[in-house]
Amino acid sequence: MREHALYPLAGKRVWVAGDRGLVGSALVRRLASEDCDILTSPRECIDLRSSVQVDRWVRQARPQAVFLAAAKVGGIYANNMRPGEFIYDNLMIAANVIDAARRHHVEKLMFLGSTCIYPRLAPQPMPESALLTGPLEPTNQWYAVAKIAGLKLCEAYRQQYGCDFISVMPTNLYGPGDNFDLLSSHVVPALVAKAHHAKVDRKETLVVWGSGEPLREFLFVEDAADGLVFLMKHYSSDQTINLGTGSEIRIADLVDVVARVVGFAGTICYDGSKPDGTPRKVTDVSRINALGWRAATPLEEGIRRTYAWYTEHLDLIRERERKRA
Ligand code: GFB
Repeated sequence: MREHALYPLAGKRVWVAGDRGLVGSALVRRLASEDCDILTSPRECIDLRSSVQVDRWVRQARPQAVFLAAAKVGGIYANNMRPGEFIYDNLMIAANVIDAARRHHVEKLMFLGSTCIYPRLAPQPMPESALLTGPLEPTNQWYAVAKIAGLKLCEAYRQQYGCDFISVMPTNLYGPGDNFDLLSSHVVPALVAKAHHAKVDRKETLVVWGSGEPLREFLFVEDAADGLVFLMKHYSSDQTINLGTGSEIRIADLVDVVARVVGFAGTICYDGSKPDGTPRKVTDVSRINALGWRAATPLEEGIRRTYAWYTEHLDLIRERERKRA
């Protein structure tokens, strides 16, 4: 790891926008060891879709650095079923936070994109240069368009106003604090919850969506937070940068790992009425590796830690699901 940061965080006022989400909460945990002042904006007090509220908050809180980890996120089903929310909320959050950061002279801002914004049939592993070279995956095009707009806003503000705003492309994330609701979650938490309930309820079968054939890359969220802090300190460019492991796994093989960790020994069946999404999605991590960062947590260990968190927080998870219903 590098010693000398381009942008040291020590002594800075650092705003984690989206601090209750999967990535934001991991960022808050990771930043605790950076000797900075962590700022969070409670969801009850500030709606990031409101430019007035965001502007007022940034003016009063005066962050020097911003991690823009707030977003309307969800798995393949939620993306497909709620296109309006996924495009509108994400466009507004990106525009409001990035523009308030410019107006109130934030020194450095990091916007989080997502690897699902690369073209559906991008070359694999996907280099950063694949962005905007082909049609998007239809199931998440709404989210992708909003995220691409956020990325381009950072690039435009860098060019026109000289803002040190960067964007990062994290791959599929999972870990403690994830959303385990079956209709809106991503595949890892969904499989953890399904396998757990199948085991506890002594069910014979576990239903997996799609064909089981798609390939995905998964990054443990504590590693992701570490990578984001690393990039905040060491990266400054108008070009986005991938954050991933560079390894991929078939969904059917992921199911085996989750079943082993959870202790579900029944039958797996596939529900072909649910979409597969993009066939393959693995990042080219050569640029971040060359800077001196790589992911540390093997998939099975990450899933073990995620399952441990899940079983310890079942009451909280039920409460969240009750509120969502
Ligand atoms: O994680 P996931 O919802 O997102 O699905 P994407 C990954 C794969 O797992 C798909 C399959 O092929 C799903 O069909 N899968 C199998 C399941 N069983 C399940 C299940 O029970 N739940 C879920 N959710 N999937 C998302 C994008 O795409 O990636 C978002 O829609 C976001 O925009 C995210 O960017 C990172 O990888 O397909």
